[in-house]
Amino acid sequence: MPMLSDAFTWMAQLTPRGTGAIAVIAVGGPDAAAILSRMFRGPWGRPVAIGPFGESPSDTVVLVQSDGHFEVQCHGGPAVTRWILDQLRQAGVREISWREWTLRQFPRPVQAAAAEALAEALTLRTAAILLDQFHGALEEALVGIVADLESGRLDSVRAAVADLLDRAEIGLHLTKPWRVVLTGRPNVGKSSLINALLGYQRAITSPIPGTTRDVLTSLTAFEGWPVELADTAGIREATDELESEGVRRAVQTRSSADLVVLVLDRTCPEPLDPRSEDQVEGGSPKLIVANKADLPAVWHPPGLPVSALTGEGLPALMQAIVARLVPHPPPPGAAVPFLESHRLVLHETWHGVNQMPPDVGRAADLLRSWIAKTPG
Ligand SMILES: Nc1nc2c(ncn2[C@@H]2O[C@H](COP(=O)(O)OP(=O)(O)OP(=O)(O)O)[C@@H](O)[C@H]2O)c(=O)[nH]1
Ligand SMILES: [Mg+2]
Repeated sequence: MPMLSDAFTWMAQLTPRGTGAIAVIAVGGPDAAAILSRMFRGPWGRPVAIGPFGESPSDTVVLVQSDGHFEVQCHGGPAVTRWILDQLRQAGVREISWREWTLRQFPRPVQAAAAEALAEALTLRTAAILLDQFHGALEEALVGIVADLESGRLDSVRAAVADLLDRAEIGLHLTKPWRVVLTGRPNVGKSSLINALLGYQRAITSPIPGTTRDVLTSLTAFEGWPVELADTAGIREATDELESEGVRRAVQTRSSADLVVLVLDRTCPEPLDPRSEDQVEGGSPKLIVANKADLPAVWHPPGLPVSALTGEGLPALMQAIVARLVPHPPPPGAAVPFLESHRLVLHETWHGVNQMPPDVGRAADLLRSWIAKTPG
């Protein structure tokens, strides 16, 4: 594996802090072999060896030797891990964070950033997309754009940058869920719908209007896309101070949503409060659902018919949510910018090739230096 040249002997705990079945500590640098051969009392020189460590008669660890570094794999309890780290520290090994380790391990910055983001991937689907970037999809696309800039093929630069910018929104949500907020008047079934979508009783429901006060959030995934669902207080002229705080929070939450699901009740006609409608219209994109489809309708509200009680219409609702959040899922292997800094540099490139006259040299320099530098 490629490694940056090591100026000092280092160690990094690769597994999370806290209790786990096994902990892994990577050790590398100029004196790593000498120090470990003193401390590890097992068959030295094998790719994988088992033996005691340090002065302890019984603390058996696994030592894995690879090209550039070693891995000490030990019991995952914090005390054992701390003890081994202390032993190595006393021998002069300097501790670095796993982030720094990632940067050393993968000298190509886009790859290192993808490795770091992979640790925060929320679903298998988003991890697969990040893995494509780790294997070079984004970097190849950027190198291709630089080549097109250098040979003056500005139309293909524009097409490639536009494609990447289209996917940048998805890229940011590979490690951060989309926020979907349920809103509507009291008692329409928002909390029941959240529970039905989640598959468990997250929120209290009741026939009494004004049940939900606080904003309740829960993480889930639709078709492999991570989604944070938020249940909010029903919107109406509040009857008390507590409720009016709930309504205020509801309005605030939906104004920052990636998608607002406006829930209507088929058994209770609502001349929609034009004020709350406007607020939804003016803010985030909106999807309308008509709940309580299991009961006879007394009016015909717009929107997808669903029943939180029977589950009718829920698969269609999930599909509709996904279609709004991810209208064009990236094909396997596609380049996807996954950091805010990726988006910014692509915007600058876009601006550079579209300004009059185009500033091709600057756009190419910007991309080139950015491919080489560590993105933040
Ligand atoms: N028949 C039927 N009843 C439902 C359905 N969804 C919700 N209800 C009932 O409607 C009432 C209100 O449901 P909630 O989920 O608490 O409604 P809410 O919109 O969260 O209400 P607030 O928190 O007060 O704003 C409860 O008695 C639910 O059992 C449905 O699809 N069909
Ligand atoms: Mg509720």
